[in-house]
Amino acid sequence: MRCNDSGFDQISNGVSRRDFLKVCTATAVYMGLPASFGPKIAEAATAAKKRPPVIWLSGQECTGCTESLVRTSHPTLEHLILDLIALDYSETLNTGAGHQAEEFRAKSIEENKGKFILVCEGSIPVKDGGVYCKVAGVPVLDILKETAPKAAAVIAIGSCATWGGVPSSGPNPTGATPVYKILEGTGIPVINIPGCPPNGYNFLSTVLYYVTFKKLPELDKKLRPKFAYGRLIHENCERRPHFDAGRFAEQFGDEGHRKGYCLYKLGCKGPETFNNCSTLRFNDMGTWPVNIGHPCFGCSEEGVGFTAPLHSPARPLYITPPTQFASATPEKGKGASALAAAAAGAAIGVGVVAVGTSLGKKDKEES
Ligand code: FSX
Ligand code: SF4
Ligand code: F3S
Repeated sequence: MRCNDSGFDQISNGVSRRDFLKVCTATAVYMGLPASFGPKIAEAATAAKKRPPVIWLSGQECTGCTESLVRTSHPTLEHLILDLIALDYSETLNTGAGHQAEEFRAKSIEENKGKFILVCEGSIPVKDGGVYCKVAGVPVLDILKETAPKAAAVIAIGSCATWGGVPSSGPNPTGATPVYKILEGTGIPVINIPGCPPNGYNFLSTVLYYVTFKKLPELDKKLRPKFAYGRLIHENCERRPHFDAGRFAEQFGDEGHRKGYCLYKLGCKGPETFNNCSTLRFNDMGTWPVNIGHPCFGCSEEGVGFTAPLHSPARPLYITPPTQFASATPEKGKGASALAAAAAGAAIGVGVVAVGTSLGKKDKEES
């Protein structure tokens, strides 16, 4: 689809107006907005005379964030990304190269001062003046410091950019640092979309929200959009009934594993990872690590992914009632039994390391 500046009715690349509306409506619902906001998002995304310019910087990363965004087979996501925004600079996707690309970046930044979105993929090495990651001979640390103050907002995409990710793993020889820390105290708005890589829809929805409402969505204390990172993976996992019933795979390929039992004992970090993988899932097949038989290793969670050993047991942050319970706020007199049932899975063969003292308390702290 090419919305270009000519409007929303135009259909190309196989995306109809109806399909686009569907995507926007789904996005609205997914962000916790009424479905009636779908047309508003679609209109805002296409009515603007100029698509919001985006400068996409790359630091220490594997390019997985970009790859996952553009290679998704979900119809049109890559077209939406490329058509809703004006991607003026991206080392991976630039058609130009060398000094031409660098000149274009400088030109776009000057022309769109205060209006462009700066997307940062990858961590920023700060050791030895940032010499461990340079673009066009300039440390990406300096490029970020120079570019961010001119942006309307900064979106850090991926675990590397949001909390350090792979490059920051011990002993962190390059001083890999997350973007928000570099910009701390500057007042520049930063939003974090962690994951290695993150789900493209979490990025898309954030951009659409910004384009529609001209502000960032509600964030938690780690600067993550609450609509995507507000709940633990464990809370909505399809294997959760097995956890609650104390049915676990003990080894890869054993009977429990083949039967789809809970992967906690294989090191699943769903009980300490805030993300929406278990509900949003990835690609057209709706796969995500746990439903293809691998434990979540907490790729999006600081202090878990690339830090905790892959197959060590998770440290459940708090016990939540299983999803089949009607409400997280039990009716009078039923609270104790709800908690007891929720704890059953933990008690049968699982040692709970840290448990919130009451439902909702930890929720409050995390947000
Ligand atoms: Fe790779 Fe992105 Fe991981 Fe990092 O994703 S998928 S290493 S989060 O910065 O490119
Ligand atoms: Fe799902 Fe992992 Fe929780 Fe088991 S421990 S219910 S596999 S998130
Ligand atoms: Fe990452 Fe776990 Fe989701 S490994 S992709 S946070 S299921």
